[in-house]
Amino acid sequence: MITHYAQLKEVVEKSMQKVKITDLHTHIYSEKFDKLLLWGIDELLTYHYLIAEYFRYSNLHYNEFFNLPKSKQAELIWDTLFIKNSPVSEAQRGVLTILNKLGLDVKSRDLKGYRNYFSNLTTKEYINKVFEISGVKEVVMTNDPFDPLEKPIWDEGGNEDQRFKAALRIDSIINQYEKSYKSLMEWGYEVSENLNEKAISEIKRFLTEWVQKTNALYMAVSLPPSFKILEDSNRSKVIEKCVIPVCRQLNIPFAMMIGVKKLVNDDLGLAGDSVGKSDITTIEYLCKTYPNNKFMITMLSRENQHELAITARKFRNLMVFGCWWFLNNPSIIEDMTRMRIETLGLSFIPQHSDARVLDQLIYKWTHSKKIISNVLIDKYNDILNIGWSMTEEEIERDIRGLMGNNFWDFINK
Ligand code: HDL
Ligand code: ZN
Repeated sequence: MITHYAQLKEVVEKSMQKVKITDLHTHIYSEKFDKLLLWGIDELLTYHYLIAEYFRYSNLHYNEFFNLPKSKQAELIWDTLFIKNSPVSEAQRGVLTILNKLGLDVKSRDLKGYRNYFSNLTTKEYINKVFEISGVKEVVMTNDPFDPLEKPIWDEGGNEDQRFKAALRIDSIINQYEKSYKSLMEWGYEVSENLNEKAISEIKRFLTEWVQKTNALYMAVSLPPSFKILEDSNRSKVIEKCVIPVCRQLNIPFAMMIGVKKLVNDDLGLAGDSVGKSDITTIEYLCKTYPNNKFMITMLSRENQHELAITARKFRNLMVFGCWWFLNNPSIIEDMTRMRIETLGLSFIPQHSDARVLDQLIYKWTHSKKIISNVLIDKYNDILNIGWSMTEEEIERDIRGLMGNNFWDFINK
C-alpha cells in the first residue's frame, strides 16, 4: 500500500511514463494520406503557432513571408525565435523537446544537422519512432470530406493503420451550409440551398454514410463564441435536425470546440484565428434537451473553463476534454487540471495534443504528462495526509482512465 509522499511520487511518475495514451483530437494522418501528414524540422518550424510568434519580431510583409519556400520560412523562424531571441515560449520550447527526445544535440543549434537527421528517415520509420517516444497508442485524426486532398483517399479505401482513428469534421456543413450544399449536390445528395425536409434527410444520409465510410468515432465541429442554438439559422437547423439525430442513431458523440474567432487577422492565414468567451447556456440547452446524446466539449476561452466544469457536474452526457490551442500552456494546463480534478474528480479527459505535425506528439505529451502527474501527486497526497492509502494498481487505473479509458468508456457508453 502507498501511504507516503516519496512512494506516491515514484508510482505516479512511473505510471504516467508507461501509460499508453489515446490522443482524441489531432490533425495528423496515417501514411496513406500522403501530403496531409506533416513531419520533420521544417514543418515543425513553420507551425502556425510559431509563425504568429515570428511576426511579433518581424517587419516583413506577410505575403513576402508566405511566398517564400517553406525551407526559407523555417530558416527565418529559426533565426528570429531561436537564435536572435531565446526560445522560451511553449511552442518554441516544444521544438527543443522534440529534438532532445530524438537524441539530437539542441546545444549545437545546428539546423543543417537536424535537417540531415530527418532526411535519412522514411515516413514509416518516423511514425513508429514518434509513437514509441511519445507513449501514444492511438490518435484520432480530423477527417474533412470537403478537403479536396482528403476525400479521394477515402473514396479509394481510406485509412488502414489502426493507430489512426477517424473523426468526421463537419465545419463546412454546420458553419458554411450556404456554400457546402453545392458539393453535396455534386456528390449525389438531393439537397438545396433552402434547408427543407428533403435537404434535411439527405444531409442525414450524407453524415451516416461518411461516419460509416470512415468508421468515425465521433462528429466534430469548431464554433464561434457567438454560437447559440435557439436562433433561426442554418447552423442551428443542421445541428438539431441532422447532426444530433444521426449521432443519437449511431450512438456516437458530437464534439463541439467552441470559442474560435476566425481570421481576426486574415493576413496571418491559419495563424490568424483568435479567441472569444462563449455562452455556456447553449451547452446547458443541448445537454438538457438531448439527454440520450453524448457531447464532448472543449472551449477555447480561459474564462469559460470553470462554468464548463460546473455544467459537466449537471449533465453526465457531457464529457469535458483538453486544454485546447491557446490554453495548451503549462501555467493554464496546471490551473485547469487542478480545477477540474477538484470539481469533477477523475470524470474528464485532461488533454489532447491537437498536433498538426507528427513530431509534436512528443513535445505536447511530454509537457502535459509532467503537469498532470504533478497535479495528481498533490491531490493524492492531500488524501494520504488524512490517512487514506492506495495501491499501485489503483493509481495506474486512474491514470489509464485520464489518458485514454475515459474517452473509450464514453464512446462505448
Ligand atoms: O479547429 C481546430 O481543430 C483547431 O485545433 C485548429 O485546427 C487550430 O488551428 C489549431 O491547430 N489549434 O491547435
Ligand atoms: Zn484542432
